Amino acid sequence: MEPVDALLCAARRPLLITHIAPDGDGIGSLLGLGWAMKETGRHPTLACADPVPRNLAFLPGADSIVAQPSGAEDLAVALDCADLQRLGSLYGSVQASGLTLLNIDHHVTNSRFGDAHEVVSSAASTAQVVYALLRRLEWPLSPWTATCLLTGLVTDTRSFRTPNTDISAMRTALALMEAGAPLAEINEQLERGLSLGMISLWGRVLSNTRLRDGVIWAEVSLQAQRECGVSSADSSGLVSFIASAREAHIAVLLTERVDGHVEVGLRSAPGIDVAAVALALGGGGHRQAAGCTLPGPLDAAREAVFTQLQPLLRSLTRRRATQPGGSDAVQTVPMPPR
Ligand SMILES: [Mn+2]
Repeated sequence: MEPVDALLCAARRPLLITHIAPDGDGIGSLLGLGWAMKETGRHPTLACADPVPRNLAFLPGADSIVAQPSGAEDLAVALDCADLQRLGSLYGSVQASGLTLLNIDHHVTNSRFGDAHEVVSSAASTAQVVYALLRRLEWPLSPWTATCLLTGLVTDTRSFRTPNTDISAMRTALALMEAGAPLAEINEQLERGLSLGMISLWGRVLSNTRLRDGVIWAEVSLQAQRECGVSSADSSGLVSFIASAREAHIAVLLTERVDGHVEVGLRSAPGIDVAAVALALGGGGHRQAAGCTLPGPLDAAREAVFTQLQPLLRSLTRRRATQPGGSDAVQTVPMPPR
């Protein structure tokens, strides 16, 4: 038996944790594994240092997620966390508890922290890694577990649109639907996350979007957030949206936080690796979707990001100069012989 499997099987009261500023994959993986553990007679504590976003409140069990452990746990499991900092304030709790820590993730920048890990960087979502674990352990896959896991997969593939949406991701999606996960309803719920204030904020931010050297970028100031009545801006949808500009190879969204720090979201076209850029700036993520947190103000953060992007931009310019047609896009559409 794999060390990871042995740890999960032996646990009676595990502490399951997902990352700060949680997304659908973090919460979906947390709840999915949580349900399977309950259904095998375990008593997990489901924890996240930040509140569950409103558009994920529909997930079964979302209201059971707490911000602090009970203290009676016998194993800690981090889900969808590339490094220990992503545990936020729960990092301290885990350290103080001395619990064995298990790391279940799919980020290419995962630091392999913890005492055992199940890190599958080829997986499109942590939910997919959890699904494979449940199959391997022969644990139950109830309709509510499947719903939580499919939400994770849908979130991280932007509804099966990202380049890592491979055959394995689709097979997992199919199996989760067969187990009772309602795909259309999940999409509907996820898309209903925007408030009127957020839509106004998007409007303001989008009207100030800029393009330079193939990099499209926008900035979400605290002032704009206040004026639109938005308290915490989940901007993952916004950065993906500006990344859809035909002229852009890389998209950058800078969001000012109340504590003076700046949240940086990075997206890139296929073949361009922004995970390395995020890692160099103290963050992490995936090749085409990554992020980091930098000291403010916005000007300083923007400067730091552009400085870090320079070598990548130079190599893009070179590539364009040497490629007839000048396209950076990887040709993947099969063509019949002419
Ligand atoms: Mn993920």
